[in-house]
Amino acid sequence: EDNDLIEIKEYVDYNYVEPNPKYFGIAEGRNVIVVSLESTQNFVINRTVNNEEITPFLNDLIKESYYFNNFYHQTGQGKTSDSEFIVDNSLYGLGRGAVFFTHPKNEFMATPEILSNLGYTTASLHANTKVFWNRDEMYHSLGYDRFYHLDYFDVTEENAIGWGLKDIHFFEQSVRLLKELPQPFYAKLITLTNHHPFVLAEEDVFIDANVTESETLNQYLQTVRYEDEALRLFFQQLKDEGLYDNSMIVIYGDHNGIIEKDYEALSMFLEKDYTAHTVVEMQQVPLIIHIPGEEGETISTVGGQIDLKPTMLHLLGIETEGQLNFGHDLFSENHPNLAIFRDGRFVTDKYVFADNTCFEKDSGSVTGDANCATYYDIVTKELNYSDQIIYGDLIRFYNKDMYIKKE
Ligand code: GP9
Ligand code: MN
Repeated sequence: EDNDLIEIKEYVDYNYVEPNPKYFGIAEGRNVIVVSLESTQNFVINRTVNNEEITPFLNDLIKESYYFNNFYHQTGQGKTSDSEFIVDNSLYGLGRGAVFFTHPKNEFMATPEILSNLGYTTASLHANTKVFWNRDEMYHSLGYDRFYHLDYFDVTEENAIGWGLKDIHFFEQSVRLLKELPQPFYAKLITLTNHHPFVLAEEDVFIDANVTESETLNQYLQTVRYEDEALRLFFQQLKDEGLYDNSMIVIYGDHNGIIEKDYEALSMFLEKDYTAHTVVEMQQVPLIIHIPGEEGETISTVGGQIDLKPTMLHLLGIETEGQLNFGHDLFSENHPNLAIFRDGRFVTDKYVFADNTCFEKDSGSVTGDANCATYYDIVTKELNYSDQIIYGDLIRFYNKDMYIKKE
């Protein structure tokens, strides 16, 4: 054993929160389909341009899903790969670089490995080269049994744009691959079309979004609209292929797509002042958990990608007590309502700390530092502990038998 690990384990165990019995196990035995939406921010949900919805399908879907409207990405320089890392491990990414490149040989205890040990087939599907973000190497450490990368997809001049295979075709070909997977499976699908510089073929433009002074933002609204259409077709195909009813579908945005040079234009579009508080709000990404047969509800708990691992495992009826997770089940009555960004900014149910300033969360007005100061220790501690685990490869000292609770 390692002394650092013992201290960290104590901290994590102490901060564990019980699952909510109302939700624990409601998706037991189902397939898990995780959809990582490229650069998709939460502001597009329920918003219109020229009286047209940007995300008509998602706007309907959230009415029959658990929709988290206070959910943040927590990524750093590792972008998509950071979001994958955070979601699968409930650990933070690194302050510099991408864990996928810096520590792919570490020992982890990620969701796919846990589920693989419990009899699930685990797969990641993404139509890019397997070496991008070092996924092929890292996926072994995360417990993915299969990686369907570029070589498994049929990419032509007609069905590709920008970064590669268009989302509609990606989903269509992915459903064919999913059909062949032994069930239950845990499959992660990573979209691509809504990636900077947000280009579309003319036939894929479904919305007139020439509404802001930023060309990038205008195009972004259109590529998000296209992505929404791709999701609509994807759900239809899941139903057609009999993969819908026995699955839980988890959809989240990987990170922001609008970056600093367009923050001001986005603030104007959102009719907000361009402040550090507004910029934090822009880091909200959608989280939609769709369990066919369950009614769903909108949940305003403040959380982040780090919370997904315990949240999903509890829905599947798998205990997480004793695991090294920095996140908390979003359905738990005792969720701490805290989202910590990699750079030390944070959001609570009442306050936002950014640019060394404490803001009231709802009004955006500056408030006394003391309101935020109570969180400084927790924020620093969590980020440091997570870094220690990664830099020291501490999970190799962990007794994995205790980690996976078999019934
Ligand atoms: C590349 C895709 C996009 O495979 O995941 O990566 P990003 O640039 O968003 O990190
Ligand atoms: Mn990305």
